[in-house]
Amino acid sequence: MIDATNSRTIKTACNRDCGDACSIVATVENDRVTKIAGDPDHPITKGFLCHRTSRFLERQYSSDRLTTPLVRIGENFEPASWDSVLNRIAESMMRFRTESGPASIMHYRCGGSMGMMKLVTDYFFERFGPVTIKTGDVCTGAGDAAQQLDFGTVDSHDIFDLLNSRTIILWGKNPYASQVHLLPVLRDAKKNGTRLILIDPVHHQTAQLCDQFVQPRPGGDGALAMGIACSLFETGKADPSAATYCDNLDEFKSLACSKTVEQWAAQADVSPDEVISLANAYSNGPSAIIAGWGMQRRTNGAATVRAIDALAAVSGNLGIAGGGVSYCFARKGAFDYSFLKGEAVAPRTIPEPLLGPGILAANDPPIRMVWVTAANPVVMLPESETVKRALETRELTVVVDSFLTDTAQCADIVLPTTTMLEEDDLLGAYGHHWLAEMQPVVAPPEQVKTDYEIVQALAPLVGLDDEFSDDVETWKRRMLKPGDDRGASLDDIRRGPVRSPAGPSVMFANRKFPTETGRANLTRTINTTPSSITVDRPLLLTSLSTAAVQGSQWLNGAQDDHLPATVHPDSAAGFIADDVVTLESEHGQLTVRLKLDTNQRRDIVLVPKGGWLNKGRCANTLIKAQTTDAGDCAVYYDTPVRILTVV
Ligand SMILES: Nc1nc2c(c(=O)[nH]1)N[C@H]1C(S)=C(S)[C@@H](COP(=O)(O)OP(=O)(O)OC[C@H]3O[C@@H](n4cnc5c(=O)[nH]c(N)nc54)[C@H](O)[C@@H]3O)O[C@H]1N2
Ligand SMILES: Nc1nc2c(c(=O)[nH]1)N[C@H]1C(S)=C(S)[C@@H](COP(=O)(O)OP(=O)(O)OC[C@H]3O[C@@H](n4cnc5c(=O)[nH]c(N)nc54)[C@H](O)[C@@H]3O)O[C@H]1N2
Ligand SMILES: [Mo]
Repeated sequence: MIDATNSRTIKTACNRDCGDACSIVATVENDRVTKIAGDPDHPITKGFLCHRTSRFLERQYSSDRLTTPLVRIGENFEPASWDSVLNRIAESMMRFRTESGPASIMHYRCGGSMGMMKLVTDYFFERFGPVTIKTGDVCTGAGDAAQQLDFGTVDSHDIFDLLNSRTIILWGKNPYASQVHLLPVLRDAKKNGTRLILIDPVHHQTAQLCDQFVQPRPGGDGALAMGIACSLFETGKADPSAATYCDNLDEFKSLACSKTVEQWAAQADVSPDEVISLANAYSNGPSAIIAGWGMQRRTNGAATVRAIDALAAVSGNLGIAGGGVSYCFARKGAFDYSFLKGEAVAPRTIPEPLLGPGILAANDPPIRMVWVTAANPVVMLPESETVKRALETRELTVVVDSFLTDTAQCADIVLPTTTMLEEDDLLGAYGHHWLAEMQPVVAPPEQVKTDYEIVQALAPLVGLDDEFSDDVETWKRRMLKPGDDRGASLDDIRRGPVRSPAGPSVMFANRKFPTETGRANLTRTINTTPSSITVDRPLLLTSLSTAAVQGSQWLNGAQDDHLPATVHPDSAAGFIADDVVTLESEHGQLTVRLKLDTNQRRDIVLVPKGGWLNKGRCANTLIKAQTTDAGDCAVYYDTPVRILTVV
């Protein structure tokens, strides 16, 4: 649409790491984006954008954006031409491959963009190598592994199926920060009379939306789920037909009944009455659990999700409208990306949370080169200092980003890339089932390339002449092929919002599970490890998403003060609000500004995730690199710390 003032609107979509994958209407005047808004015609976006993305233009037009390739000369970076950097990269890649084998090169990508075209970048390195890649997932790995074991797949009920629930349990989730487009659905459900319950060790805004707020100890959810199951069995409210679709039912029942409700409640640090009221609400008609991601970023994260899955199974809430344990939506379910083989062909993998120590320890061959794209691992992965050292000590580290992040600062070569308003891509969502197309709303600065354009330019220099000559449109059509006769082709998506035909309305509707036996696989063990806090370090560091920022992508000026750290006043005896103090773990120290909140538990300290290392705000300097019990997720929230006076 173009009007007399030369203003036009273009639709695209948000590729940021978030469940919502919003449809965006951008206003462009004289080749400049002047406004972005949520698409009013999209059933999920509903005409509004979140706090952080509604301010995206500040990032788009930030003077800090990278506009030319940079090469390290000693301590500094100098601008360089694409030709010179690509030739140097190509020469190194060929040499490392010949001398040490392709495993000596590592490609690492994380959540900078959810776009499907990023898989084609992965594919480039697979075709060149295959090279060393990560395994697992710091974001959702433990829960994914748990649901894969329990149900044989990971996907969710349609988001609007929540309107069929009598009770919705938000089990560790803060949609006000992490997924605001879930809120209208929750509000509609509430208007229908659905009971909303939040189970979260942290008090946050979502507690106000809910009818009930239960605040267990961090990591106490497994015990809590067992307590609820125990109550259901004791009161005869468990599903009498569960044996027809569950394996290990007897073992699970014995486990749940091996302690009393009071004992499970004590382990979870809630009252027995709370367990009983949760059991009553959960068995009162169809009940949905929305499982958040926080609880599985713990030592026993997979065991926790498995306990919740089993509870849902024995309660009779699986396979029915209004039920389910919705954890992640299979965002790639509509696409054919079988060209990428990933771990199946990789010569070596490093568990993502162990990236820093893993690169340093890799031997036979050592890792000589790392290519980082759509990721800021120095800030976002545990043991920031180790990640930094690992990247700084390679023979060649290449980082592709739009900003000079802590990670980019470790590079030998930094390649400037497009923002989401300049991207051409496809999206699925991990918080609902709709698909979207991204298209460039404006052209990028002259020297800025998409990840795909970068590998396209590199391909002929490393002998992959033909493989990456296809344009983005061809890749889009290829990946959407399965939708061609199911109303989900590229042309369909261009006409308006399309729901993935692969997305179920109700999961396991016939109570058939894609497991080996076709039945739900109930857990037979529960790991109720006590909290890792000690007398010396009595607070668990809890570094969470905040509404104002996506990951580590802060706006200018947002990191000028010390990192805020919120505790219950009783946990900060001798200090007052706004004191500047030190948080100390076994692994490091961080200077923070104290905030006091009587609604918080006395055993946690809350900080925003994503603070930059070079601003002294990075929580991951305090956190040891370790993996969860399954799925190679990162143990982000099990680090005990104490508050010290700054010396
Ligand atoms: N504004 C904003 N939105 C984001 C992001 C962002 O950085 N900023 N990040 C995106 C990303 S990467 C992701 S993965 C998603 C999800 O990002 P997450 O931050 O994982 O989102 P939630 O699942 O809403 O929140 C996690 C919740 O788990 C709770 N929790 C922590 N430990 C436990 C526990 O032991 N038990 C229980 N019951 N709860 C616990 C926390 O208190 C928190 O409320 O959000 C995305 N959305
Ligand atoms: N302490 C602590 N740490 C955490 C978490 C936590 O809760 N606590 N959460 C974890 C979670 S859930 C996740 S998912 C990870 C996220 O970790 P990351 O994905 O590494 O985090 P982001 O800050 O989103 O960094 C992405 C980078 O990609 C860049 N980028 C954006 N778009 C593109 C693109 O198209 N191409 C390229 N090349 N770059 C692009 C951005 O500028 C940004 O610098 O962090 C984890 N880290
Ligand atoms: Mo994430």
